[in-house]
Amino acid sequence: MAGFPEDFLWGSSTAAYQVEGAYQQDGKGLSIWDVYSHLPGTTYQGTNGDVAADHYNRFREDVRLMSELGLKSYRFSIAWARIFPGGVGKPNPAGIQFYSQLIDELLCYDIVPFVTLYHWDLPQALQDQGGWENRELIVSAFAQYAKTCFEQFGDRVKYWITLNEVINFIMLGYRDGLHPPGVRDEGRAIEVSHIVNLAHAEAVAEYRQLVAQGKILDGKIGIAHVLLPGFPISVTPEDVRACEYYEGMDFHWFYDPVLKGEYPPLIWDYYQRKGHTPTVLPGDLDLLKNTVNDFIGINYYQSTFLAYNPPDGVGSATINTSGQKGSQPESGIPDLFKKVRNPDIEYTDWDWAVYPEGLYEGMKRIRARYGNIPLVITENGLGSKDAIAPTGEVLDQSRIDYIQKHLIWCKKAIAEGIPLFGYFAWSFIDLLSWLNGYQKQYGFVYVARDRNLARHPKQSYWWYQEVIQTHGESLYLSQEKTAES
Ligand code: BGP
Repeated sequence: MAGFPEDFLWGSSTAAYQVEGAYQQDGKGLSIWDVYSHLPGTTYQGTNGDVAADHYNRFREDVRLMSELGLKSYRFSIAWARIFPGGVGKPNPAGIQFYSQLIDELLCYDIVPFVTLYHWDLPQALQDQGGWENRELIVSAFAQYAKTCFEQFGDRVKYWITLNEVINFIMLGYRDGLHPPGVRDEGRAIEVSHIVNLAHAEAVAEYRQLVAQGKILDGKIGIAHVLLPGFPISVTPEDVRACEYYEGMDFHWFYDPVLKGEYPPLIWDYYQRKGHTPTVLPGDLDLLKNTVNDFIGINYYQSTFLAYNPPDGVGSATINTSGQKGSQPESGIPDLFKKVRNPDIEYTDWDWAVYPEGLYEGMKRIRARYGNIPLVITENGLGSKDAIAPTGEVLDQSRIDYIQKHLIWCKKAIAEGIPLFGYFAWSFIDLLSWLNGYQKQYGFVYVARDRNLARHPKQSYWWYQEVIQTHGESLYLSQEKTAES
């Protein structure tokens, strides 16, 4: 089997709100998450990112740990409200300085900065004017913010992601009412999905222009989408049809406009029957069609298994935020599909189906539908309550097993010609889980919240170090060891 490409980006990710803390430091404006997480009953036990891992103040120590781990690349996001406290207007020099210093520090250790512009922390000042629902305001505000970041950092940054997981910030924020702004209205969610696509397109256009003018490095720009492939739980036509609807809604509705400049007819018709199609103005689809993405970032954690859901079947449900395995009720859309448990699959304590071949299968589906566009895994990892040994060592063998299996399927995809150029484990360091607080850990580095946020590499840190050093060869050795034992 062909190995990982020579220049493969072995990486790890974080996001500003989840890791930085310092939420009011050095002139930063409030984001929607700063405000929302302070409202009673919105997050797990009232946890928030006020302090998080205090990466803002400790980034030099964190970058040193990245370098010891051997990371080739680090994916982080910029907090819009650090650059523009009011969302638009005059940039905040301290915000620009922070990211500039972080980028310089990474480059000093030969770590490639991989930058996300928007990981859900909209400036509250923009939300107060309608946020993502105010097309006239938000499309140009995002393009302006993106342009400022390109101008300030584009002399050193070669990889850009406009938006992280469009489906989640829209559907959780506007349909399910679980993320800010806490709206429950499918029609509004679908309207926003189109506006967000336009914002992505305008930001890419700004980037292309600056590159053409020779003002910044000629790098790569794309978007990071969740990949949640669906699999029918049986081969009955009803379940297969249920899966088609699910994929249309949760996959094609978000990928098609960005990669084909159109919306999938099956789902367009469905939303039309409900009176929920978005307002598409003349020129919008041309703009989307003419936007070239250099790559697609994939955030993959799990797959979904589907069955037909009768008209009086289950609707939307609460999500497991306790880490009590089995507490996630079935959910779905009556008369279309429901998400069901596959008894042959292992589940995490948060009821996420561990299905590494789903990542491989999903990448093949992307290729089949959109052609051979370069791919990068921008997130993949295991959330768990890590055990601490009496020696103080953080034991996270289950994370090692999880990442190992997924990397092996990545290698298989590469061998079959999928242009996968990097893998970013979520997350580099323990950080805030949006609705699960600090109990759900993902990091290679443990943060002792009871001891002044001291950092400690976990088992998985040393394991990933070896994977990187051996360019993926150690994956198979450890697998053999596991198979033998
Ligand atoms: C993705 C987000 C990340 C991260 C991850 C884990 O959807 O892009 O920011 O949070 O999921 O999710 P959670 O923290 O809910 O377990």
